[in-house]
Amino acid sequence: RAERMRWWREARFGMFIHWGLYAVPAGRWQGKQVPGNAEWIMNGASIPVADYKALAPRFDPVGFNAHDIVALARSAGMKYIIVTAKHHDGFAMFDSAADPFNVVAATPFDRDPLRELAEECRRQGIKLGFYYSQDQDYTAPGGGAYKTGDHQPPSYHWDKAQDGDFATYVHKKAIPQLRELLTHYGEFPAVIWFDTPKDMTPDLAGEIVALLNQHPNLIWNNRLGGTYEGDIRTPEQYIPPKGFPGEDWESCMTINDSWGFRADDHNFKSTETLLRSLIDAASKGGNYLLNIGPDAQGDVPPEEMQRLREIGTWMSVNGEA
Ligand code: FUL
Repeated sequence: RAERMRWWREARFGMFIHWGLYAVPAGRWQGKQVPGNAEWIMNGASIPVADYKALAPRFDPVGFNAHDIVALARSAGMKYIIVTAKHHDGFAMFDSAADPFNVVAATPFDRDPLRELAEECRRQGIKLGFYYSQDQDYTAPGGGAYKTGDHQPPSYHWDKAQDGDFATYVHKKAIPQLRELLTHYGEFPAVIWFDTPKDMTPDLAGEIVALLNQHPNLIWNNRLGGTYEGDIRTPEQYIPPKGFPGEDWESCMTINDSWGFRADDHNFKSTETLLRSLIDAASKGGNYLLNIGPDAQGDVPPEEMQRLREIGTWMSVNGEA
């Protein structure tokens, strides 16, 4: 394990990328601001499955440039990138034969951003990992959902199209897509970043672990569920005051408030605040995973770009090469 974790422990600083279909509504639905994280909008506004899927033909992020994003991360001193392969909305940001609701099959964009990022990370010498929402999936029958608003237990679904059995969802979508992610991108992913387990059982999680175990160098986080602890603890939006001595941990944080792009979220932290968090995490033995949320054109918001550039300037004076 120490061998497998070596690069990650030395890395200290990574880039999180929350990017998906939710960048199209950007926090607004039917003329109203929907409070909360932009990537949760389908849940927050109880958007019917068919209406949400109708966003895909409008997603054509031609501004996306993997080379520039990887170069931005590198120049900020980041040693790895974790990108959302599929968030809770169920939309795959990669070419997937397992489910047609994906960026290649369902949009005019017709490119696989994960493939482009993998190629650039290899070329520019940093690691790439994939975030995958293995439990919550608002568009696949049987997918998990957490409660917001008046959704009823136990499923918290809001549309008949979501009806179905969770185990079937895991077998038909989550596991096949994880297999694609684990085998189609060359030396990557270095990390799988799971999230929000709710319905996950030890048995279903065990099936996923059997798949992960076929990739002995793979690192995965503590959010798979079903009693598995994974390799890394993942405090969210804070730095644990004393770290977690003896454990591997990574604080993930946003630059403004939302993970996914929200057009009305201008609450950007200062570069100084971001640097202090990085130093705070590093001094306590943890990693700092700092998020960017590209917009529906695939462009990184200028305020985020500016801060990462300023961190890069600080790094060139104070960091190691
Ligand atoms: C959370 C998710 O629900 C958020 O949308 C985001 O991905 C964050 C990193 O993890 O629990």
